[in-house]
Amino acid sequence: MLEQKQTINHEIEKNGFVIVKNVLNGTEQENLTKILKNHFKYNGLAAASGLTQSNAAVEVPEVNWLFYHPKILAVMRQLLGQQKIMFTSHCDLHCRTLSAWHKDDGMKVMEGGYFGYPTYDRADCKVYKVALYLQDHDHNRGGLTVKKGSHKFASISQGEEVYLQTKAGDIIIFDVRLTHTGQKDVVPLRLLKQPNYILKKGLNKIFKVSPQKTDQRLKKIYDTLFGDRLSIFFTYGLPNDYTKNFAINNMKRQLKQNKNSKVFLSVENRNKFTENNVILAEEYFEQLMNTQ
Ligand SMILES: O=C(O)CCC(=O)C(=O)O
Ligand SMILES: [Fe+2]
Repeated sequence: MLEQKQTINHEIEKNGFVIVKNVLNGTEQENLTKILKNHFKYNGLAAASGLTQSNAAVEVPEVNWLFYHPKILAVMRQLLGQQKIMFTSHCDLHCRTLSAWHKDDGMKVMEGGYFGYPTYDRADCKVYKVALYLQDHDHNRGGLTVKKGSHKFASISQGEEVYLQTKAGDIIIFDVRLTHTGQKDVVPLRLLKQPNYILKKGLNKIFKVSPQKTDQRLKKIYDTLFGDRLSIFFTYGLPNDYTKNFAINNMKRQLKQNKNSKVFLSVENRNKFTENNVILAEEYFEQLMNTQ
């Protein structure tokens, strides 16, 4: 057991990610699926060919129980190497979105990124994100693909590409500096990549429609056949300046995206974190009060 624990710590430090299997049970997954489907019926921002909800820890209180799920907190404490961990108030929900290679350290969002400066050589910078997909992604390419060890490099072209086969209920935990992407292709089936391309070219020619329109149509057919692709991302870190800066600047991004200034967690949510001995980055959010 101890050996297993040490292995995942070594893995995340070396590769920048770990997969933890069977974290959520069927009831928990169904609950989250229902919440996200309901939420995206009337809410969410159109983004990346789907819908996104930023700042979900504040905006969608129904998902809050997930942040103090005992198994998630235990694995996070194990990976961060101490009991004292900090919740950053980052949480994004996604529905049917596509993605491209990027890092979540905000280098493309603001000068110096969320940390304020590049941290690729800093081993004490430990800000870890949970990725949770609410459907199986072991048979398609709709899950997360990462570049192994890329949390140590600024360039997004560096690192061996690895597709992470996950089942609903598994979680991936990754260093926010890791280069990664979600579903890149409208039809995320590797075997169909070549036929897909030929089919799309043919359709464009016959119907004289733009490649974009064909993509939209193909995506709609795929999503209808295989169901909405739903995912949840949220972030913890060591209680230090790296995590505080990440949290403050990432919250700026979330508020900008939502065009509002809802900065703080509900009292109920805050109390639950306190009961679970989780430190909150929002203690340092005073300066964000007048954002927007
Ligand atoms: O679409 C995905 O699966 C990845 C999303 C992602 O990387 C993000 O929210 O930062
Ligand atoms: Fe990301």
